[in-house]
Amino acid sequence: MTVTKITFFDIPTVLPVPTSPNTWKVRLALNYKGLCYQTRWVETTDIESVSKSLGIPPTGTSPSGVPTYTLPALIDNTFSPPAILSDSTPIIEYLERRYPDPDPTHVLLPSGSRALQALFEYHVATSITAHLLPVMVMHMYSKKTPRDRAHFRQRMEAAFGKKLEDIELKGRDREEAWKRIEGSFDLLSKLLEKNVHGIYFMGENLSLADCMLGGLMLTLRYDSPDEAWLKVVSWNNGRWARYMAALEKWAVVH
Ligand SMILES: N[C@@H](CCC(=O)N[C@@H](CS)C(=O)NCC(=O)O)C(=O)O
Repeated sequence: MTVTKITFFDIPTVLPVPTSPNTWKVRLALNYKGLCYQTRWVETTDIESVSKSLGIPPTGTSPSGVPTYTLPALIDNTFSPPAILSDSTPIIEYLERRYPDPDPTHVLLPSGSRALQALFEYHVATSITAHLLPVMVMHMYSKKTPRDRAHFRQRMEAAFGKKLEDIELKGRDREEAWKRIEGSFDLLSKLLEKNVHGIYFMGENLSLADCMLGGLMLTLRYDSPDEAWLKVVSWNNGRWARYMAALEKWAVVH
């Protein structure tokens, strides 16, 4: 394990593990790279104030032009001045730059693959992540800390103009939404079959794409073990259970 002074900012839940896809994406990368880091847990309610107090940059702007703050974030005090970063992909790019693996096959962003990795991320975000809220909202809510539950309910109800419980699809609409999500996993599975060797998107070596999809899968597994995860592992002849098993050694919380 490489000794560093890295603080990684993640969101706590009522479980012993986090459930945020973007923080899992970076955690998988940190663990894969064998970096030593400590986690600072920040409830969603406090992300903005903690980020501002530490000089962590915003990751977006609200429609009214106000800067918005998200996790993951990372502060690396190994060097002077410290690196202070937010946004999952730039954090992973930084880690790759600062801590290249001596083994040239252990590269999360192989040279020349950034556009394809970005295209993959865009595809998963628009074909899977964007469709999850109406089937996951109550699962997500139930795993949040009590403070974050209140914050989540208030923001979601303001955004959708209805009660949290009514954002969630039920009955036939719910099954149809799951079918669409299954279709997106089917496509990924078909594409993975094109690789002759290896279980990952770039074959035998983990890449950013796997950190992203792996992070999303960990969210499904921990937020919704008895619905989402049961479905995912039943799809594509168990491909996703095998895929997750391959990532398991890096899916740990330090
Ligand atoms: N582009 C950012 C997005 C990060 C993001 O959306 N993080 C969520 C948790 S997975 C968050 O911090 N949400 C805080 C909030 O909704 O206030 C990244 O890739 O890191």
